[in-house]
Amino acid sequence: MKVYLDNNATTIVDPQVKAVMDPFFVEKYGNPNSLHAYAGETHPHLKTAMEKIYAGLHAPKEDLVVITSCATESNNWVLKSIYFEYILTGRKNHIIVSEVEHPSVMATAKFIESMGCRVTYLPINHEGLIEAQSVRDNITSKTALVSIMWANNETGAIFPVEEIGQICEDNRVLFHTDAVQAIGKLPVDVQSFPVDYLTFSAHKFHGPKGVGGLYIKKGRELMPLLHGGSQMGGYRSGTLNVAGIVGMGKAMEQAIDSLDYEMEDVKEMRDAFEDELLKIKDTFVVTPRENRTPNTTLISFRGIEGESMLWDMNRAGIGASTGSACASEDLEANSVMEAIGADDDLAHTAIRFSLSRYTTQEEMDYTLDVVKKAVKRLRAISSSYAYAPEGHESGLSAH
Ligand code: 7TS
Repeated sequence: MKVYLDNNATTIVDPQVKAVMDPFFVEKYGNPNSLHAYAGETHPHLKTAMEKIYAGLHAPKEDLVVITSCATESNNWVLKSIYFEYILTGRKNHIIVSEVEHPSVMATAKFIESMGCRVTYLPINHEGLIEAQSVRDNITSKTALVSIMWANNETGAIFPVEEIGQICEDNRVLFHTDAVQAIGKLPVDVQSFPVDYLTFSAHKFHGPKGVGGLYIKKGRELMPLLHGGSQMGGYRSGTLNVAGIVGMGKAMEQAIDSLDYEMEDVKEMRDAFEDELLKIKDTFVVTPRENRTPNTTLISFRGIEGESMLWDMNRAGIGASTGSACASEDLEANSVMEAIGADDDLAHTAIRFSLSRYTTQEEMDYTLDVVKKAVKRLRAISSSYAYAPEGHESGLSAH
C-alpha cells in the first residue's frame, strides 16, 4: 500500500484543478496582455481565477493580491521591501519574527540583519506556541514590521494572529503573516483582523507547484519585486503564469468548499491516529489539539532516530517526514523541538504526519500498524532507549 502523509510539504493536485489548467498549454496560449484574439481567450479566465482567489481570502476589491511563484518569494519580498522602504531609509530600524518561521522568512531576516536591521526572534513556549504578549513587549517606536506565521508547518501550532495583528495596529506597526499552512485548514478572512500582508502558496492546498501569492492591504507600501512591464500592477513584472493562476483559483475555491471536511473529518482521523500512537510508551506530542491545524501531528518516539523511522515507513510505502523538506538534507534535530527546549535526544525523534482530504481511514489504519512494528523493531536495537533510565522525564507532556 502507498500512503502519502507529507501534505505540509506539498499536496496532490486535485484532478479538477489539473482539468481546468489543461487548456492553457496547447489550446489557449495567448499572452493575456497582448491585444489580439489569442489574448482574449485567456484573459477572462485569469479574471475569474483572480476573483476566486480574492473570494477565498475575503479580500475586498480595493486591496491587492499579487501572484508570485511561491511562498518563498512572497516572504522574501515582504521582508526585503521593508528593508528598502523603512530600514535603509532610516525611518525604522527593527523587525520582529518568531524563531520558528519557515526558512524563507528566517533566512531573509538574517540577511537583512546582516545589512544593519535589528531583528528580534520571538521564542515559543513549551507547547510550541507564541504568546501575543511577547510581541507587545518587543515592539518599539522603531519597529517597522512584525512577521509571524499563522500556522507552523512542523507542529501545526496555530499562532494568535488576530491578537498580534491588533497589537501591531495599535502600535502602528505593519503586520505580515505567512498563511501557507492555514489556507484550506482554517477559516482565513483578511477582513476579520488587522493584517497588512499575507502569504499563500497553491501547492499546499491541492493546486500546482510554482504559483503562490501575496495579499497587500490597500495603501500599504511595497517595493516592486521584479521591475519591467506592467503586469500585476507593476509590482511583479513578467508574463503571467496563466495555467498556474487558473489552477490556483480552482484550488482556492475547493479549499474553501472542503474546509468543513478538513476541520471535522480529517481532524477526526488525525485525532484517532494520534490517540493510538500516544498509547505507545514514551511518545510525546507537544502542541495541544485545540491550538493545532486539523491535519498535523508531530510526534516523538523516545529512543528512535527520526530518520530510521522514516526508512522503515518508506519501505512500507509510507511517506512522512522528520520536519520541513527544506531542511531535510541534514540530520539536524527538528528545529521546532529544539526551540521548545526538548532535550537533544528527543528532538531527533520527531516524526511529522500531515494528512489531507485525500487521506483515507484505511491508510491511517495501515500506517498505525507499520509504525507500531517499526517502534518495536527500532527500540529493540536502540542503544539510547535501552540505556534510558526508567521513567526518564522528557520535560514534555502528552496531549
Ligand atoms: N511557508 C511555510 C509555512 C511553509 O510550510 C512552506 C513550505 C513555505 C513557506 C514555502 O513554500 P513554497 O511555496 O515556497 O514552496 N513548507 C515545507 C514543509 O514544511 N516541508 O516542505 C516544505
